[in-house]
Amino acid sequence: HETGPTSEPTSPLARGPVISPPHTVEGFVKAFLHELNFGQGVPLATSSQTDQYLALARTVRSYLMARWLETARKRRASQPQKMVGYLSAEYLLGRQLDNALSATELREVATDAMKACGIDIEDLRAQEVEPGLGNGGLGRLAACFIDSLATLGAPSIAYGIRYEFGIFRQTFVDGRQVEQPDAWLSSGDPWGVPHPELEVPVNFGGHTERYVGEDGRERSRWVPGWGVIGLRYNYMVPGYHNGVVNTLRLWRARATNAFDLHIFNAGDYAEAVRAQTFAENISKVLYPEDSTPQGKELRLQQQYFFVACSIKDFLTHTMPKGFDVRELPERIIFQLNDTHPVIAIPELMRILVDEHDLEWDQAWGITKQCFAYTCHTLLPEALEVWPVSLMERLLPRHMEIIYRINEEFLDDLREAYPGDELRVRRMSIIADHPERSVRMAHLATVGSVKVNGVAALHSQLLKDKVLNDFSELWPDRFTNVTNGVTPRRFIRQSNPALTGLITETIGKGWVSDLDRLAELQAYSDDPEFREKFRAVKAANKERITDVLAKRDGIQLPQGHMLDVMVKRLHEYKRQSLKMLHIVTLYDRLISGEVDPASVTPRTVVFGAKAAPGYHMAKETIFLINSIAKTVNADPRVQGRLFVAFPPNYNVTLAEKLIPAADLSEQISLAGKEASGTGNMKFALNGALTIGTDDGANVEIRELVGDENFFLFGMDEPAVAELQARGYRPGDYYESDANLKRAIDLIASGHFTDGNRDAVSAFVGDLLSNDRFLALADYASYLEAQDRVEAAYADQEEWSRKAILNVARTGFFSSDRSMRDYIDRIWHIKTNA
Ligand code: B1H
Repeated sequence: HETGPTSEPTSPLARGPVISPPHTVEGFVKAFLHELNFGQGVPLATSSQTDQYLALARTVRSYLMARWLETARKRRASQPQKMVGYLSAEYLLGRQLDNALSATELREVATDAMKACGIDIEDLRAQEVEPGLGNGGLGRLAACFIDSLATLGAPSIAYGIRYEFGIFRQTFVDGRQVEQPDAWLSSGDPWGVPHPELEVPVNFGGHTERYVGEDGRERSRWVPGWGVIGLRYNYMVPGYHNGVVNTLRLWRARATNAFDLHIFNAGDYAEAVRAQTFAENISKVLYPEDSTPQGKELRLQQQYFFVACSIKDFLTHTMPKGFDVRELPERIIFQLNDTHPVIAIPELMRILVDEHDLEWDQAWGITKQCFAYTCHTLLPEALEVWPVSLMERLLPRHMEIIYRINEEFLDDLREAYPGDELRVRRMSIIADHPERSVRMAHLATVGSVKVNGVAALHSQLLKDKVLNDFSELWPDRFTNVTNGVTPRRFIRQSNPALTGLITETIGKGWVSDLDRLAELQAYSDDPEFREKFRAVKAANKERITDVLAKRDGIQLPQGHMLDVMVKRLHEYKRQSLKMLHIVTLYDRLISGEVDPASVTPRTVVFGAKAAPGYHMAKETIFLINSIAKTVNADPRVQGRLFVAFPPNYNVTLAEKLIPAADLSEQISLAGKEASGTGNMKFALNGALTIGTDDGANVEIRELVGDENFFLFGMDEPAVAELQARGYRPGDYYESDANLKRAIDLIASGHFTDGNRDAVSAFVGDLLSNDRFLALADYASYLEAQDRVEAAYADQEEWSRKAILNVARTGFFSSDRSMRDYIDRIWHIKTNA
């Protein structure tokens, strides 16, 4: 806890509020040179671009820091107040500089200040390596949410892990994905504020002991086997134009001295150093799995590590000294971003029972009120489970606590459903097969006030399928909060041209009140506005053309429809279906079946990383690259069809690519994509969606209207029915001539220099397995793509549709998502 000065300060400077550097060019120049000279230790004359970027970032950070301190002061003054603690293993932040400049209205000042120093701020902007501390949608969602929480002035703190290596850098070697480490910290971390002096010890392993306490009660005590230290790093999260700056607190693992000393004393220096490395491994690297968790021990260590640090930190640093833990539910609600932080539930129980000496029932009554759980999936293989054997070894006391939670839960169930032992077993937190393990989604559901899905359809399917037994038992516990995206990053920052057009048309204010985009509807029929809207798209296409030329040496042809599919590579997302479409378009052209002049020129852009151990996904990447190479080199399709697959799709590229897109590909098998958030970004930037009835697509279509959305494919009930009947992909291959031709062309080795072996695994799987029914939706997809072409041919109509997509999707602001969480789940008061 803060102590402050030991005597009353005599300097007036030391007594007043924190003084921010002035918001003037001179003030900024001064602060910048100070950072450069005394922070970085170089004079301007010999400074490198890295020096300049670091000094610039730290300068901007000092402006943020002044507001951060002021936000904290106000929060302290308005205690007691309920807060949100957002617990997430991932934050896919994207670059910080631009966002910080625009939130604090420093962009012009900073640009001019750099100019005054003879520096082009654009050059420095390009220096920033984005913190890629997340895999995809789930991590990016957390980043959007904290942006909105700050913009709403919600009392909140976000907790996570400061991975030394974020999501890998993807490269292609002969068309195959090769992963490189993402050393995002290698030239410093100007945005992070470390507090190495505030150590949080975290224990692991060992065993538990029974003992009788002074009051005669029997208790359990954890005797840990080893431990590490959590080091705190604060990152500032600025609200938009509201003076609020919130905290993202990321933890880094370090070895304990005691641990080392023990080994040093044993005389084994090398072993001590090895132990250090072992401890520090915990925050070393982000697991690159999206949607399919791997049951690796280190992953469980990561989860417990950050959760234990966060709860401890909240109780000892955010709560006042002497705070009564029985009041916790009035002071905090921890939001669990998927099951990754769910070990927090037994951890809080352990703290209350073992450290604060509360009775079990009282502790459980408190704990249950302090958590809410967001589920992000429907795929059964994505539901996290941990083997009991591992849990017992790594967290023996927590395993004991989980057993007891489960025992009492099962007792209640047997009372509620006498004789229904099957149901009891289905709902148990402990699974018996194929291996005794802890079902984290069940633990989360039992230990939370609310459980939410991330889009209307997803929340419905959660209730009806994945967690059906639980929703029957506790119908009121289940709710929906449809995902959203921050308009600050994904319109204002990424699409300045559209931002300018919107502001000149409907005025300011929409950036933090996105429903106001509805005022654009009236302009969808205005020829002049349409013209300007098309000019925006054209400018954004020019911009991405430059970016891809510089970044990857890709020469995008001009004047094409830009058709974009960017998301993690996963079979359920069906990049394979998009490939079949491309092959069909190509085949039509080279076979002379269509007159090239009658075809809408189209450029398809892919962006996708595959989990390094996901074989089929990596084969798909190879095939996309093979098709791109063949198609782009074939003179017969020149000027009509082009395929680009820039490597290492990330937030930075998304910001340039999405605003340029005409067509957004959202083609997952219905019932598999929980929400999707890229789909929202595209619609908000004026792309039309071709998509299935899945995730948030459903809500996008409802809002923009059927006539402004290209729907295709089976809906979820149809999928379930077909699967129940028995799906046979071969039947579709045999009966659809187009499909057969596309698959045969791939199988022939046409795209792989005649090498059939290189494609046989992929083709074999499609024909005999096709788990996500790509072949069943192919015909419908093709037909929908033909509708797209026809619509695109009428540019006036297309513009109208695109404008209406922008005007009608303000709902997808993450500000709205956060308000929904506040109203339905958290019940906190906003404004700093
Ligand atoms: C989503 C994940 C995910 N769902 C496990 N599940 C992970 C699961 O490292 N892991 O083990 C990482 C990520 N990610 C995505 O969440 C959904 O697929 C999207 O549909 C959704 O839009 C997004 C945000 O809710």
